[in-house]
Amino acid sequence: MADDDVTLSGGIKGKLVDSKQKWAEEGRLLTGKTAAPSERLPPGQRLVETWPVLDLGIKPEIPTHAWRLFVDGEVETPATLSWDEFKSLPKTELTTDIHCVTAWSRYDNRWEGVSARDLIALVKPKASAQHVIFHSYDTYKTNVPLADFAADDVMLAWNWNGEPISRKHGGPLRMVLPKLYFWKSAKWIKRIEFSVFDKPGFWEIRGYHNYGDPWREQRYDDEP
Ligand SMILES: Nc1nc2c(c(=O)[nH]1)N[C@H]1C(S)=C(S)[C@@H](COP(=O)(O)O)O[C@H]1N2
Ligand SMILES: [Mo]
Repeated sequence: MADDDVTLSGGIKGKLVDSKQKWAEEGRLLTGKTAAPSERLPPGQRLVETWPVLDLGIKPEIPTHAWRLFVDGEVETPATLSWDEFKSLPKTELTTDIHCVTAWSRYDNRWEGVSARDLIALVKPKASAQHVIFHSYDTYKTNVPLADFAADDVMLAWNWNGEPISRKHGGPLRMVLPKLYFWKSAKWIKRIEFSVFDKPGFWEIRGYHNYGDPWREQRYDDEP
């Protein structure tokens, strides 16, 4: 394995992080409304046709020969998968919407990859596992309850609308978790850790909601 071949260019955009943290403190964009999940557009969101890019400023370049996915923690059979091994898992295709906490939503994104359920079947989480922590090549982290990771619309995707997911959108592999705000969908995924304990990630420790349900407008932490 050649971890040396992974390059991290750029650095954390401190100003962007500061301003997003300020949004959380001020409760920016909050409408105070909730909506039934049957309503396609969550409260306070507007539809876009383009696909905006959001990241911390570090865009990893991960050639597939150097790429590894580590799946570990509270599981019966931890796995380290090479790109070829990952691509030989059962394939899933799914079309989902995206809802970003910065208030844009994008409908009908067609993903191709491996379903979270197939990955779960591979590593067999122990009964004690309650949380899933995602670790990315750019040092980003985020967390979700295992029950949400195990939903039938969650994927680890390498294709978007028929094309390989571009580097800026998290290629070669990213998470797609359609029912929560898009910050929960880790780009450049490197490690999936099953855990007894919850471990709030990059935005969750900076004022963003620990769960992030768009239909309940859980943009920010309730505690001031
Ligand atoms: N590794 C990593 N994943 C990440 C991020 C990031 O900075 N690094 N940003 C998150 C945020 S805040 C959003 S809104 C989406 C943006 O994905 P996109 O750039 O493909 O639209 O990725 C999420 N996943
Ligand atoms: Mo975001």
